[in-house]
Amino acid sequence: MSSKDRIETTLTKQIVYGNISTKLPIKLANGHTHRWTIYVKPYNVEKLNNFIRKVQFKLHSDYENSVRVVEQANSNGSFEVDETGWGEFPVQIKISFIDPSERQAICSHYLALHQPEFIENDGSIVVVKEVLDQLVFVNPTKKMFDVLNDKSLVKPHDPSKWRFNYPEIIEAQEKMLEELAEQSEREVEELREAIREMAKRCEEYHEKLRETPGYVENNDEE
Ligand code: SLL
Repeated sequence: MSSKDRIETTLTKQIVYGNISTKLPIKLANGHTHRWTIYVKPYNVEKLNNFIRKVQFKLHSDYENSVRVVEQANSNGSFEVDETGWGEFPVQIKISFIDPSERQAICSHYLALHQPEFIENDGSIVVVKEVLDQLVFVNPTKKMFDVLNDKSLVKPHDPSKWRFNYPEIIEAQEKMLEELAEQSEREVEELREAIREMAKRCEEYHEKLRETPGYVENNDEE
């Protein structure tokens, strides 16, 4: 594909990926203790299949057919793999787009079976570990641009359907970053002030030295 077929812009899509896990009532004969689901889902209300062709989850090699390819999002809108197991391991998630000339996106998720725990309304415990991330399309192909840019395909994020209040989390993170930036600025200013003070003191000592009888000014570079 020539560069002419690409649109010079950067577009993003917010996605959430991660896993949930629950403890099995009894240990299975194969030693499995947990049921888990790993998923990629949209953050806003939209159909990921509009621009995603397939999602590949690379599980631990213990698993039969450890490379699982999911081509269709389920009725909840997620691409997911359900399994049982006994251990935690990193899962590579590779996302392919409807235009094969668009570079695949790769993320990594460390499957969690034990933490962090959440208590459901019925009192049962579920482990949920997920992140909000964004897919970044730099100079997307025309085909990708058209679908990524089509606002009619997207409805805004609906917090009522989510376990985590992402807008609140984002706001808290932004506030924290702002505070960190302010703190760094204060620290830099304090350091500048300390340097100015040291330079002044050096100059004062130097003055005194010059007044010392027998003092010879050393103008060597070092
Ligand atoms: C650990 N390093 O020691 C990890 C390995 C492997 C998890 C975790 C069983 C899969 C199967 C399973 O859960 N393997 O029986 O097919 O914790």
